[in-house]
Amino acid sequence: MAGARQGGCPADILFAEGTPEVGDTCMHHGTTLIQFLTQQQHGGAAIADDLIGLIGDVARACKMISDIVDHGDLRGEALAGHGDINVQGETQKRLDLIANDLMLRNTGWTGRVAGMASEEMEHISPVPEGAPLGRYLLLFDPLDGSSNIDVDASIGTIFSILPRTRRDGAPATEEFLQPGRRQVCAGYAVYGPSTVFVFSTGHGVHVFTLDRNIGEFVLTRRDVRIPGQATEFSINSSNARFWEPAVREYIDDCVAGSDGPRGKNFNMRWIGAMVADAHRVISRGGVFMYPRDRKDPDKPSKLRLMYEVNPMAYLCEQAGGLGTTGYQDILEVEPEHLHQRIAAMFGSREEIRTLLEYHRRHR
Ligand code: P6P
Repeated sequence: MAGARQGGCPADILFAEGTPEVGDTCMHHGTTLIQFLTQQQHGGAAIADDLIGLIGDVARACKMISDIVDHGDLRGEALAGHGDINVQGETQKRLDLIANDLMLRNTGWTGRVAGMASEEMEHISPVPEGAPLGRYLLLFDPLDGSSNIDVDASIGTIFSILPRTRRDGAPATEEFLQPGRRQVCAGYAVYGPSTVFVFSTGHGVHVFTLDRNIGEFVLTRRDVRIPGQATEFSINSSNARFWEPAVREYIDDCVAGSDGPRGKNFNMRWIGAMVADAHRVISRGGVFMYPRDRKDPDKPSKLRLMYEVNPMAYLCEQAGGLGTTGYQDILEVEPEHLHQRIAAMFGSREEIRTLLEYHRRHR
């Protein structure tokens, strides 16, 4: 990639070495998503054409969702308006359903997927009648953090792509129940002050920002690495009385700061949308935690394994971080059912290792 040029475009948005510039005016709109993936493929990364296409399909759906989110109530549709109760037992917002529909409509017909699963759908969704069966299974949380919609706080879409394990016929639910280690791609979009699209196909984690003027996701950070040390933790502290002792002691020690056992001060952040908290952790380090708790004996964990926690654990590992349940590497968990919930702690490698020490001491 060309270094910064006198008066030219910053190096990180040049298409490639030697791209002609018109005078000193930068005429580049940067490296688009499909261009980046194609360049990776040409550079030797094993990324199949149909996987590149599928990532583009998901990105297109995210652009459509971003456009709706960006207009909020201006569209006259109360996006936060309530719908039914979904399979999670949570009240669906209109935007949950709109986002789910956009993900299905942008991917099912392509011949790149064989089936889809979503937080908003109790059962797996087959591809539309007449559409060819593709080589991938697509799982997603179409709109994570929807309680943030009516207060204009960040929300996002999370997706996971698994390979088929059978070569013919429509997939059954069991075919989706693969451990996170088997993902061939995972990523998310955050609809925040800007819209970012972050993904990995096993060749590093890369961040794209939506340029609304050209309707494209443009490369803004490549090969993101999560700092090994952390000074931020992200947890809903109102659940403290329900936590397991290891988590309780770990957070107490972080809060004790430089006078306490950790010997350093920590900051706390909690956006209420895991996708946004995860983006902060991936962008600048820290740990995100939604541990098991005793708040609801029927629901010891909150976050969903297949389409929330597995994608984030995959991205964290690709960026040099770690993801754990407190007792097991998240990506090794053998799923038992589609909407399985799991304890989730992920982020800076050294801090996760410290957190695991607390769990070992309390085991
Ligand atoms: P709480 C959003 O509903 C979500 O699934 C995650 O995105 C978020 O981190 C968590 O729940 C927030 O949960 O208990 O703080 O409302």
